Amino acid sequence: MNPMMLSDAALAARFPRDFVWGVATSAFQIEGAAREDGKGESIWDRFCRVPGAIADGSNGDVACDHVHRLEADLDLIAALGVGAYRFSVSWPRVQPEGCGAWNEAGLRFYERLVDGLAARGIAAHLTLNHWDLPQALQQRGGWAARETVQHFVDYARGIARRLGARCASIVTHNEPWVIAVLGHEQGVFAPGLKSRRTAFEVAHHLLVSHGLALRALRDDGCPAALGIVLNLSSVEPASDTAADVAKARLEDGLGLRWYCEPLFHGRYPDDVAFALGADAPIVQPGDLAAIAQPLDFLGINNYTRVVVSAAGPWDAAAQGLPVTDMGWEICPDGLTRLLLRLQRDYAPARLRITENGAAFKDALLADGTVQDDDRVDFLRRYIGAVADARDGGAAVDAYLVWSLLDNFEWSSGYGKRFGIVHVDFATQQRTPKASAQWYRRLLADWRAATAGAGAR
Ligand code: IFM
Repeated sequence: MNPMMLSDAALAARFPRDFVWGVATSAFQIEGAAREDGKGESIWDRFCRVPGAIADGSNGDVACDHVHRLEADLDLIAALGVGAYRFSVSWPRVQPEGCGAWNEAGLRFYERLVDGLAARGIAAHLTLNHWDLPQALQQRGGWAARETVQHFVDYARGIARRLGARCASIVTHNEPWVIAVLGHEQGVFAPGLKSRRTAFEVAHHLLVSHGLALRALRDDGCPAALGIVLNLSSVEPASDTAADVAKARLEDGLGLRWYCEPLFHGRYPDDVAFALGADAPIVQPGDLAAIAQPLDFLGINNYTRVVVSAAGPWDAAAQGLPVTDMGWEICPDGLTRLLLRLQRDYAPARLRITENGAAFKDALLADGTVQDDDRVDFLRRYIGAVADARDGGAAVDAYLVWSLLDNFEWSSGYGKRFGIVHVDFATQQRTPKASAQWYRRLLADWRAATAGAGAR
């Protein structure tokens, strides 16, 4: 169905009463207060200091100054009318060395956060690892070291004991592929290493730590729904030549099946392991069973589709296709295809869109507004794509916009704006964009359409 044909009210009415709508952020990208109240250094604090690592030479020292503006930011979230907020805990803020002593001031910040959400009727969705590993653990080998697995499990257990009863969900890792490949193979994200062998060891340790953490939290009786978040795209060959098809199959294997097969089926895909050869990770007895813990939900971060050509990199803009400010193709149908394929191949209990959104060159106008019509169009079409996937049988029960605020977009710095709320980084003034108003109205329409209705 073409969502452009529908009014927003009709689009909203395609979602049931118990659907979860929200917005998402992560600690390093918004918090700031990088050296306050006992917080330890993270690998991203360190990486930002590497000359040339961040496009605009910036860092996360202040970011959106969220730590100092918590109450006002919670009010902003509440004003959107969403039922869910996804945030991450900064591991070095609560456990500066990554193991051993806890930092009470850091823990209290997250208590204020979840309690502030509850007071506003918003469910807390907590991510344990959104990339800001304590630098002290990196010094001991980071995710490439097997000992980090146990440190993560201890951290996860500590956070869940303190906050789990006040959270609707907890996910272990955000986008393990990004940590492994961008951080350890391509070296463009922290910690900036360049070894494929290390990257796949890291990916394996992330998955094992995920599984062991889920086991630990369930043993503890943690009441939150438990899952993991993967960055996934529909991967498609540029043509039906054998070379393009084979390359696309391998890309899909490296990006999707390498994570979904062990998580859902307790095995790594043979064809990818074969292609990796000596770069394949060391798998200890029991690892695969540990990884394959039942997931209450699979979180999916989706922004684009991936097209693969054996001839070399494929550039959507050069093909005349619409792209965002990141150069990522706008392809809502790709999300529908992805969701239907995940449902078919892995039969997850629930699928959640834990991130979807777009960077555009937004400008604060003289009248104090930001008219980000391109983002409104993007969100409308992607939400329509989620509805299409649901109609086709995909068990999607949540959609969270990335992001609440313009923020620190990793190696791109502050130049790429993903927020539905504009941030003036000189003054820290927040201005809800047209997309924020649109999202608020969509949710009002959805509430009106589903009032009195049971879950569908
Ligand atoms: O900003 C990131 C986020 O931290 C993880 N997912 C993708 C977003 C946009 O690049």
